Formats: sequence, C-alpha cells, structure tokens
Amino acid sequence: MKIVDARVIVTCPGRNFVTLKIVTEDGVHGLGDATLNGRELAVASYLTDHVAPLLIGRDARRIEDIWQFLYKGAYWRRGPVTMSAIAAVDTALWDIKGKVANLPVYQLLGGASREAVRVYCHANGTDVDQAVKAVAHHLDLGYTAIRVQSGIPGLHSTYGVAKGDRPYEPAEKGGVSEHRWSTEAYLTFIPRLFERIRAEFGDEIDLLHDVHHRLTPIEAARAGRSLEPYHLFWMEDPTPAEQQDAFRLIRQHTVTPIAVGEVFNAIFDCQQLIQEQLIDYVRTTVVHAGGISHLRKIAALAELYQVRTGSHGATDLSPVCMAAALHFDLSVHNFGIQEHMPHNAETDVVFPHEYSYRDGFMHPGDAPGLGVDIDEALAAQYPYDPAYLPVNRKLDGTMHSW
Ligand code: EZ4
Ligand code: CO
Repeated sequence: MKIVDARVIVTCPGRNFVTLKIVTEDGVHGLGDATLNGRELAVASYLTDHVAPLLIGRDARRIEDIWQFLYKGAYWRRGPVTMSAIAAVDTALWDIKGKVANLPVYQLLGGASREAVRVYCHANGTDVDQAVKAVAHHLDLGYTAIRVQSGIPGLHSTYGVAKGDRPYEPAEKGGVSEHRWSTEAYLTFIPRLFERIRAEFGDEIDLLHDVHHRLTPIEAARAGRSLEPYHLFWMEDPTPAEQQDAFRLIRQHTVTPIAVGEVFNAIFDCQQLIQEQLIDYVRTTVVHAGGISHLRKIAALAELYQVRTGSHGATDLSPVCMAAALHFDLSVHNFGIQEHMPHNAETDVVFPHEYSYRDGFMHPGDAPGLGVDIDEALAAQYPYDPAYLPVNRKLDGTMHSW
C-alpha cells in the first residue's frame, strides 16, 4: 500500500492550523495535525521540504518503521518542530490503517477501556465574580471538572483570561502582546479565588488550575500547600520542567496533585518525573509528542508508576489532534482526564468530525479511522494569518515565563 502523495494544508478559520494529508495508491487518505502555535510554518516547511519527499513510495502500513525512520533518520533528535512533524505522519498513518481495516482507531489500540472520555473545560474571569459566573455556566453545560483562571488584582492582564467578550484564545494577531507578572500578587490571590469557588459550588466538582510555568519550586510548593483546603484535581505546570528533579522539592511540601507535559515532545522529557512519581498526570499530547505511537509508549511507562494521562487539548490543537486524542484516551488503561476547549464554528466546519460531547464526556465515534476530515476547498478560503503567543514581564520589566 504505497504512499503516492503527502501534502501540507495550512488554514486559518479564526486561528492557524497545519494539517498533513497522506494519500495511498488505493486512494485512501489519512490526516495528521502538525500545528505548533506561533511557529506554524516551521513545521509546514519541515514536512513539505524534508519529510514528504521521503514518504513517497513507502508502505503506509509500516507505522512503527516509518516513525523510527523519521526519528533516527533525521539524526537531529527531538524538539517540538521535528516531533510535531513526526506526529503528523504517525497520526495520518493510524487514520489510514483504521480506514483500511474498517475500524475506528481505538479498536486498533486495544478497544475501549471505558464508556467515554471524561473532559475538563476552562472557566475564566477577569475577576473572581466573573470566574464564579463562568464556572456556573460550564456546570450548566454538564462539565464536572473545571479549570478556573482569573485576572489578578493589580495586574492588567494574565494568562488564560479573555479580553473583551470574545472567548479566550491562546494566540493573538497583530504582534506580540505583553502581560505583567507579580509572583507575590499571584500567590496571595490564588487561594482566595479557590476559597470563593468552593464556597459557591461546594466540594463535589473537580477543580483544576494552570500555573503556566511561572513559579520557582519553593513558590510552587507554597501555592500547592495554600490550595490544599480546596483539594484541586491538579495544579498544572507549577514550575518549568526542563530540570525534572526540581519537582522533588514541590513534592516534599504539598499533596496537591501535579500535572505537567503540554510542552514536552518525547518520553525523555518526563522519564524522571514519572519514574520518581514526581507528577500525577502527564499532559503530553498527540501532535507535540510524536503522535499516537509515541504517546502510547509514554502512557505505558506512566502506567508502571500510577501516573495517569491528562492530555493537552487547547484550541491550538486542531480537530484532527482532538480526534486522535480521544481514540488514545478511550483505549489507554491509565487515562486520567482530557482537556476540552471547544473550537469555533468555522473550524468545526473546515474539519468535519465524528467526535461528540455530552454531559462532561466525549467520544471519538465509530467511523473507520480517526473520524475526522478536512474540507480543502473551504480551508483554502482561510489563508494563513500570523499570530503569536503573548510574552510576560515582571513589574520591573524583566522577561518571565508566559
Ligand atoms: O497556553 O495551548 O493548558 N493549556 C494551556 C494552553 C497553552 C496553549 C499554548 O499554545 O496551557 O492554553
Ligand atoms: Co497548560
């Protein structure tokens, strides 16, 4: 089953997406998400200029061999650009294998380990009152696990909070915007936010929070300890994880569960975190961590250490990634939860899909393959439009993690 075409489709139905489409000699096609938010064209070029020519003529059935060929064959290992490109190929080949077998991909991965995939949503407010309203709204939509982010008194903007009345979107057009940051303001405010949310909504709902890599280990330990009365489902990215052993210090001080991994691209990025049980959830995702094949290896390692999965699922991961994530989530034994940030209506039309949401759960559907497609004519009507993530500076102007 030879590959006869591999091409990249870049489209911007409100935000940029990069999609790889692989076609076999029998006319079967598969899709893979290759979107790297804010650096999209680097992956598009990597695929078009360096990977697609190598795929032509290869046997589309040999998913693992092609993965190893692209990983070992590049010589230059890992990194978000390379691993997103490999992920796109891997995902597209699983899609093709499912279509040829006439089975949804989760059946090829061992079948369903659960009825459906529990998801968490985002509730954001410019202040605590708005955050309370956003939580109430998402409870009405059926979610039972909710990530809460709020504007911080004294700081004009911060991560995860929408500007104006448009939904929060992690990328902005028209240049790089700047946020301001004060660790002390944040550490003082954050327990008050969750105290209020628990007072309003009680103990039953699961609450999550994203620190977004902004604290040092000892500051993260203080945050985790101060949040213990509100028993979070997880505290995400409390400190940058380049130095995995930094998490030992956080663990020594708090029982607030920790989730890390949306910026990881290989199993080596979380090897120590998992083997020393320094985290509770690993957030690696299909598009940025080498595809379904590599994510399964990470999950298998994590299973040994009672670490569960909690894949990243923001809007900068396309519906192709969402579909692939749901097949993975449904099948893998040590699944924890899946992030769900719904796409806008234009995106949902450009990428028709079988997956669905109901009462706090999602399901990938039972169509052969991934159950997601791309309307190429429609995609072409939304040309690439550069957008960047914001940056973050401390009050004195020093660059900080965003
Ligand atoms: O900032 O996807 O948990 N979700 C997140 C996201 C990330 C964006 C970056 O592209 O942290 O909002
Ligand atoms: Co995050």
